[in-house]
Amino acid sequence: LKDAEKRTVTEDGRLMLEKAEKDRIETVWDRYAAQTPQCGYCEMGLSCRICNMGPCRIDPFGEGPRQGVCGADADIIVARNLGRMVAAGAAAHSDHGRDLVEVLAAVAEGKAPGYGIADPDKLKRVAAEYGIETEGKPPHAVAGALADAMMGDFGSRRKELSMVRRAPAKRRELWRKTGIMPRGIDRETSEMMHRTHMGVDNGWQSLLLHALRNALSDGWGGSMIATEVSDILFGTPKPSANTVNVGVLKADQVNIIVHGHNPVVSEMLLQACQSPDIIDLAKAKGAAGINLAGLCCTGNELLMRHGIPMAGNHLMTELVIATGAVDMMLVDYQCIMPSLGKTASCYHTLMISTSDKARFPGMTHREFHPENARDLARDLVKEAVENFGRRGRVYIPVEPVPSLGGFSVEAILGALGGTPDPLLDAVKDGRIRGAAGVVGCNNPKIKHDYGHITLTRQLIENDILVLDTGCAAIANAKAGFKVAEAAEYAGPGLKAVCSALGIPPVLHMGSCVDNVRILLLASALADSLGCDISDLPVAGSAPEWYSEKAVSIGAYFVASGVYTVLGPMPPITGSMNVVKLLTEGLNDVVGAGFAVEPDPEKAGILIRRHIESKRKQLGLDA
Ligand code: NFS
Ligand code: SF4
Repeated sequence: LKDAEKRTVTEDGRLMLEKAEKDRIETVWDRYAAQTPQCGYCEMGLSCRICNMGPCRIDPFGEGPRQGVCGADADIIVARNLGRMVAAGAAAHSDHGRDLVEVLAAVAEGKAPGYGIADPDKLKRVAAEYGIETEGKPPHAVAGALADAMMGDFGSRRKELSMVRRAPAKRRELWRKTGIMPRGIDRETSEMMHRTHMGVDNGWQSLLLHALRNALSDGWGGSMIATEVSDILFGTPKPSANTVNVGVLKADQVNIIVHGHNPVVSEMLLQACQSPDIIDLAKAKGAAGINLAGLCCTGNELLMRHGIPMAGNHLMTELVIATGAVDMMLVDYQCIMPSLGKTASCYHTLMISTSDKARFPGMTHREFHPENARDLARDLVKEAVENFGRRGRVYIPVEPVPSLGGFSVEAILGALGGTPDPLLDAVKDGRIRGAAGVVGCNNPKIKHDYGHITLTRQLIENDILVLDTGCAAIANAKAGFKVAEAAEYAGPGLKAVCSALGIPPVLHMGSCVDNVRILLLASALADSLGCDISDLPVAGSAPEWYSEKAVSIGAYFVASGVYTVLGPMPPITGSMNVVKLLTEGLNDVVGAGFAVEPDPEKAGILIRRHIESKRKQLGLDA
């Protein structure tokens, strides 16, 4: 009982942890406890397994070895390890983006039954940015040309990625000057793997600069392509109501959960769940209907575009199964704990893996491709319906919380009347002090959701508009920050603005690839003010991050000029040179840097101080 309260601040999390304990289900927190104390060398980034003369480790106290077998010192080893984290994160986002481009190409060829172009206007707009003639061309032809042009961004044919043109001119000039302009998406990741091979780049500064370029190839490349093509295929999000937490599961309905990141699978599931013949089948089996809900970022994709309910974030994924109410869970890739199959074996839940590149123990593999997706989704939903009758006792201990999602940049500008000016005016006259992104994961090193909720509450109380994505966005939704009435929690200025516009003080901007929406909004604000992103009173944060993707996101935020505060410490403390460059030196290079602060109350103070100093520099409170 006590343990549960130490592990999470959420009510559904606490109650489900107690249930899991009764059911003797091992969770991520138990496994974390079993791993502690974790290796001190690895925590500091001082161990290296890059080549087979190793593994090597550096003694941080100066008594043991100061160099690996090859001669690499602490600075080199720490920088190389961090560079590889960025490469893995950028690769994950960008490969996800590529999968969407492949679906776009398949749609163009008429080889993707069930998929289509949901936002032809956005297709035209983006195609025009790529220099593609759109006049008089049918959408499918434009889609084919766009898919082809985007594939070009992945390779080595460009000097600059296509969508960096969306960044303020000053920022692009800075990227060119410092040699971190991203050229090709795969190229930068591949080059990072090359540079970090034994005997290549042994300059810790040049390694870190390339890490920024690699991250920019994610933010202004792979992730941006993922978001834009998802909007084109499935619709650009508009504000819509949804519900969140474990209470979105329905005792009397067939519950199907989608978990992972890629909307290619989950969108087809949604279509199948809505088809009348399958709903009739469910009713014939004694269910009141079919309830599709999401987990993690694939859930965010559905929530943003269709108002589909959200069962929970990263640390809730095992506990959702422990309700006994999930008839089927489908996963695609990323952030899916390999423990889930084992958890599900204690209940009736059918576990389905769907991606050719992601297998999991204890799951049945049913591979989705654009050609078979529609039919396979229908088959699987029917199997979930059949499984409804095999349920044991279910435990759904809470009522869901209402929330508002769907704040794409297009939707935000739409709510403002087409231009960012009303928002800028509120920032200029001080009603809104600034804006902060609260993004990223959960991590058992931080009490579940405590970092996100505590930081967000402090920011809105102090008239800072919060833009959130990913697991942070789910945490804030569960906390009730995303209904219009939540303006009550905000300071007087932000409250007045939110009340006038009828929006919450915390805007859900999507999944983790949708962090690019925050970049684009910041760019729009900077362009309106005629300044760079680094001049704006804005900040980023990842209070509970765990994944390599989050490292890439943090790095592209900073490289784009956004001061970013991390919660958990990354494995870099073995090199004070690296720490100093990331927290101080980068200010002179890209006009922004990192801070690390695990206590969200203190992180909030850092962000407020930063925002106030930027306001002063802009002369806003003169
Ligand atoms: Ni992004 Fe983190 Fe994962 Fe999404 Fe959640 S854990 S890096 S927030 S689901 S990707
Ligand atoms: Fe050791 Fe150098 Fe090989 Fe790393 S690259 S394992 S430090 S010898």
